[in-house]
Amino acid sequence: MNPKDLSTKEPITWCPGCLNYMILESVKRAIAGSGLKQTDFAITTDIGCNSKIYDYLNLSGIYGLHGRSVATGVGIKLGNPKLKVLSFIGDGGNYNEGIAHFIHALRYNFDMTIIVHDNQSFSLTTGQPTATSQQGYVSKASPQGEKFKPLNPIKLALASNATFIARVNARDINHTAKVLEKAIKHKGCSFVEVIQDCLIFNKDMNNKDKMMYKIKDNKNKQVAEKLANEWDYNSKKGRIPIGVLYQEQELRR
Ligand SMILES: Cc1ncc(C[n+]2csc(CCOP(=O)(O)OP(=O)(O)O)c2C)c(N)n1
Repeated sequence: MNPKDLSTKEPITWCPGCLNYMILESVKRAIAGSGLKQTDFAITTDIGCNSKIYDYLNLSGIYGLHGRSVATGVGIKLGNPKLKVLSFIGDGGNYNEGIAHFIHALRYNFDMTIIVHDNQSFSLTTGQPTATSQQGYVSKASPQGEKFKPLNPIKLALASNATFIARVNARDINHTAKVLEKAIKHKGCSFVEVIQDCLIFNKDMNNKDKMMYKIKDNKNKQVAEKLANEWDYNSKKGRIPIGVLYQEQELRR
């Protein structure tokens, strides 16, 4: 399969320069590199800027409800276990509205891939703070600045006994494609947290590239816990490890 086979004729309505274009390209390369056929895949999407990817990928699937992309993916997997399910979702959908589905998909280790476009903002609805937004984030919904500390999704995934946890930089298309390919090939639930700028909202958290560094694939849980603690999502301090932060070797389920 060529990545171009995955394109559609739908006009793309993301903002010019949106990092979602790069995520789309990485996803196409990963799917093409997986060795599987187009008909082996099913995709699910949420509601949000991220989920418009449904229209731009020539794959079957369900464009679902906000916070429910993972739950819809689990349903597809249960209905037809032969399918390779990819569930796309934003940080708002996954870590606010749909957080229970995320935790249990990881805990039950359904054989599917969860791809979170984390721009630390509810962007489609004009930038309200999500569970991963930093304290002090000023928006129309938080005019005095967000009060609460952000959730660390990597720590949450570790606590949920996830068997594959990765973090990538949306701007690094090649690296993201390689990590996504590993996630697709993982037997069990793979979670890929994509760090993504939003060019319109929560601009204070953009351009974290200099904080990021690539790691070798890690299979040690204690090391993963240390890696997870290196950045708290709350400021532009610390280092942000990217790559496969944890993969369990033992096959479960
Ligand atoms: C249950 C429910 N809650 C809220 C909304 C309104 N809503 C639609 S899109 C959206 C923002 C999506 O943000 P996110 O999931 O982070 O994705 P992004 O747009 O940033 O890619 C919200 C709040 C909804 N449609 N359904």
